[in-house]
Amino acid sequence: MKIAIVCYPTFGGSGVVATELGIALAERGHEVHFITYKQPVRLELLGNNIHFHEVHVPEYPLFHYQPYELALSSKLVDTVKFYGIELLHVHYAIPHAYAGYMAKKMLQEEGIFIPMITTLHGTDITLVGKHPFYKPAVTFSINKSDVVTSVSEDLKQSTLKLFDIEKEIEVIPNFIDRTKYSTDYTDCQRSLMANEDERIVTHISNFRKVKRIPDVINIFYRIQKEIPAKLMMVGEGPEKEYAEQQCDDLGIKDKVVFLGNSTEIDRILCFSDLFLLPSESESFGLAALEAMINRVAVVSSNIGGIPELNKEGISGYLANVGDVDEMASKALQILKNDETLSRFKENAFKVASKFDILNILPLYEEVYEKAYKYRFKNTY
Ligand code: GMT
Repeated sequence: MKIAIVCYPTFGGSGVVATELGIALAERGHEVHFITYKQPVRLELLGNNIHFHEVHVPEYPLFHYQPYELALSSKLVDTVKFYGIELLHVHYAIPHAYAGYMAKKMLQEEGIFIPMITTLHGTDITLVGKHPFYKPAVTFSINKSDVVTSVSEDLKQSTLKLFDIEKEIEVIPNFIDRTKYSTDYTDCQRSLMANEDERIVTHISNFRKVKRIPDVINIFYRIQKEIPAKLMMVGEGPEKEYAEQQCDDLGIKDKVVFLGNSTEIDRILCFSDLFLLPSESESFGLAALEAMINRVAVVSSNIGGIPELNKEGISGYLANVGDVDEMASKALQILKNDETLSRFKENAFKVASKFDILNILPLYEEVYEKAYKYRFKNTY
């Protein structure tokens, strides 16, 4: 099938999922066209059946805001016509589903019917999408999609609660490609980061408020008081500077390494023992899944879709948002003893393996087939 994927090209989870999905689809023989404003960060190889089309928005002084949706829908129309694209898969409702619908309508005028799948990722619903400024447009674009998927059951329920949705929402959880994480990879270079006797605790995110970065530091502060430990902080975002200051204030600056954005997440996770995800909102928690497939135990909040991934007492522990004492005590329970830590690490890997791409990709292919049947349905 010829599939156009629209996504954000940045380090955020939705872009990562869209990119990995596109790569896997191309490996299965589909022709995949990424359409976005920059080459997605995880899209290293463009091949015969992976293409990238950049959306340009020329600056014009009259516009206070440059019209990205307009440029995107025009690019979609052109690409669909030029390459004979059969299906649109848009990741993140804002503004992708809206631009996708406009492209659909324009193409329809020319007798081309193209089905659109919209995948909801989280913040497009729970944070940004529900804002009254966007809500009517988001509701409209979801209802006008041919198939709607969400990355967790919790996100589906939130969407149904927050919006007036007429469409069925199918849950297709995020996934991981196990083959990319070799089980006998031993060159972790752990010694570069920590002493032999130190545990390595890791956090990866976009350092936005929703990730509760001060909680990460406070949990680690409690951990390092009890056992030798280092904290790896991976990512960039608005809360980073404050976090650096907090580490300084707490006197733990020398135990915390800020690594910035990284394309070598698996190398960092390879030497990590515990992953912290104390978010106040999280539709799925892809970073935790990446940690788990690398045999890293997880201590997280129990919000959103996280409990669908992190299993209490098996792959890690969960606590109420903001309960840093409980999270630190659970982390210590895992980290204090070698045998306990090994058990949690192994279980984390087992739980994560259920989200292997081999199990999830067919679910997307099924919805593609379903959506494709709508292509001649002139109902919108
Ligand atoms: O977590 C973020 O702030 C980034 C955001 C995104 O849109 O890229 O992540 C969302 O989508 C990911 C992929 O489906 C999910 O794993 C994250 O849980 C979700 N983030 C939130 O719901 C806050």
